[in-house]
Amino acid sequence: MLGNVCCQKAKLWGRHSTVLLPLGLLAVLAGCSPEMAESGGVEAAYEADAPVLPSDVADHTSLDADNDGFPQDADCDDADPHAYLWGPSGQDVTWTSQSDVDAFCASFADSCGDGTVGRLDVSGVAISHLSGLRCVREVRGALSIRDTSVVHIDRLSALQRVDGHVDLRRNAQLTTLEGFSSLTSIGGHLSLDENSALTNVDGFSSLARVGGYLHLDENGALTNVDGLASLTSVGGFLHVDENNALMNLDGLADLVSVGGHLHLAYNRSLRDVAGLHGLVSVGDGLTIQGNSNLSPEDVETLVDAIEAIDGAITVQDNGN
Ligand SMILES: [Ca+2]
Ligand SMILES: [Ca+2]
Repeated sequence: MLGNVCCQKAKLWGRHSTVLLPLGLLAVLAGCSPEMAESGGVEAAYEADAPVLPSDVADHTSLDADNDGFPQDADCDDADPHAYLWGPSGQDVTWTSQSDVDAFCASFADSCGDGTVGRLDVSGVAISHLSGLRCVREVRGALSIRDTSVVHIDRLSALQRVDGHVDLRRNAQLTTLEGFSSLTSIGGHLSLDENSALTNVDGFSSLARVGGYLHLDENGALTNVDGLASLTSVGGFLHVDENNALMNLDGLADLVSVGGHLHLAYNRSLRDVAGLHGLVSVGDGLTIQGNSNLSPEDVETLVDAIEAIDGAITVQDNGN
C-alpha cells in the first residue's frame, strides 16, 4: 500500500490544481521521480509526502493567483495565501512513540497547509528517527528532542525557523544534527545538554541568531563548535560548561554580541579561546573558571580582546 503513495500524491495534486498536468510531472512536483512514481517501493513511499518548498518551485512559470510565492501548478490551494503545501498548520505536537512520528507527515496527504506546527515535543527511547518530521517548515513554539535514541537528526531539512526554544537534551546516541541545516533563526534559547555521543554541531551551519541563551553543557564527545560559524548574536547568556573533549571555540569567530553572562567553565580539554576574540559586547559579566588546559595568558588575552564587558569579571583556576 505504501508503495503507491507517490501515485496517490500525484492524483491529489491533479485534483486540487486548476491546471491538469501529466502524471509524471505531477509526481515530480510531489517530490517523486517519474520512475519512483511508476515503480512504487519503499523509497518512493519515503519521498512521497515531502512538501514542495519555495526553492523547489522557483522555476515554475504559471500564475500565482494568491501571491504566496507558490505558482498555480505547485500550490495545493492557489486561492489561499496561507496554504501552499501538503502539511500541518500550527498544531501542537507531542510524541513519545515512533509510530506517531512516522505517521505525522503522511497524515496530511489530503490537507493543504503551511508546514507550521506549534509546540513540538519528542521524547523517549522508543523514538529512534525523525523522518516523519520532514514536512515541518516552521515551529512557532518550542522544539524539544530529549531522552530519545535518535542517532541522526537528518530529516528536518525543511525546517527554516523556530520561534521558541530549541532543546536537545540527553539523547545518548545522537551524533549528527544535519537536519537543522536550513535553520537560520531561533527566537528563544538553544540548549545542547548531555548529548554524550555528539562530536560536532555542524548541522547549525546556517544559524545566524539565537534570541535567548545558548547553553552547551556536558556534551562529553563534542570536540568543536565549528558548526556555529554563522552565528553573530546570542540574546541571553552563553554558557559552555563541562564539555570534556572540546578543544577550541573557533566556530564562534563571527559572534559579535552576548546579551547576558559569558561563562566558560570546567572544559577540561579547552586550550584555545581565540574564537571569541571578535566579541564586541558582553552584557552581564564574564566567568572563566576551571578550564585546566587553558593558559591564564590566553584568558587574559581574551578579556582584553572583548571591547565591552558590562558586569563583573571572574577568572580563576585555569591552567595546570
Ligand atoms: Ca499561489
Ligand atoms: Ca496558496
